[in-house]
Amino acid sequence: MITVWGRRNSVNVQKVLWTLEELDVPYTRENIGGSFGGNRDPDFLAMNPMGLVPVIRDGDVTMFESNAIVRYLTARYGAGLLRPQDHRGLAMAEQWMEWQQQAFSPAVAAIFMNTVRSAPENRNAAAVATGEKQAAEALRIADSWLARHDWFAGSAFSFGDIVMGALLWRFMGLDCAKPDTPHLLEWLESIEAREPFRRAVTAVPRAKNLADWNRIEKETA
Ligand SMILES: N[C@@H](CCC(=O)N[C@@H](CS)C(=O)NCC(=O)O)C(=O)O
Repeated sequence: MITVWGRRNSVNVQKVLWTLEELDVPYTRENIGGSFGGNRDPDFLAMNPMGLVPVIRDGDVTMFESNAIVRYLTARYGAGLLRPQDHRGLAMAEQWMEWQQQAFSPAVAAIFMNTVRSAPENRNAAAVATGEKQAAEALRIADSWLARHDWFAGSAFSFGDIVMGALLWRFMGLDCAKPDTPHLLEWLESIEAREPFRRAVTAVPRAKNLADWNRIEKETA
């Protein structure tokens, strides 16, 4: 049985849980990180010296880094389901996964950490404005791709949609400027209709502020 270490309100943990739900692979989960702590304990640091979640153990494999975990799980359990078997589909899923981490994720993090995750007096408005600009540029690029393709890998749902879906859903709940991206929103609607996505992602409501965040973290533990 696979073990996942990580709190449910972490978007990086959610990518992993959603992948496992899509693949119907059994797992257990331990609350680590945030108000649960434990991520600086020696046992945890032995699994991930970064002290971050998620971490998984699958038999003789213990690993960290959410996108690498998603790749591993789909390589091991998801051929033909989440992992494209044609070389072009796989190339596109990989490309968009990398892009999610490099181009979109830092923008969302800047906005999120300076809105939901900080008290009003500690917020950095300039960081939010830069994040909004970067997110808009990134999402227009994704929208243009989805104007021509049903999914990030092209013609079928894949791990590329998983890493983007979890983060875009979080971004759409933030109190910030959003670009006009009709194709991306249509794609997100089809993501939201997926039962595994609901179990792993939308089951944890989006928080508007720090108090909300702390309450939801406990309620959805
Ligand atoms: N690049 C890493 C980032 C992991 C990361 O930043 N995890 C955050 C939660 S999203 C964390 O562990 N924060 C500390 C905590 O939860 O206490 C990944 O994708 O797994």
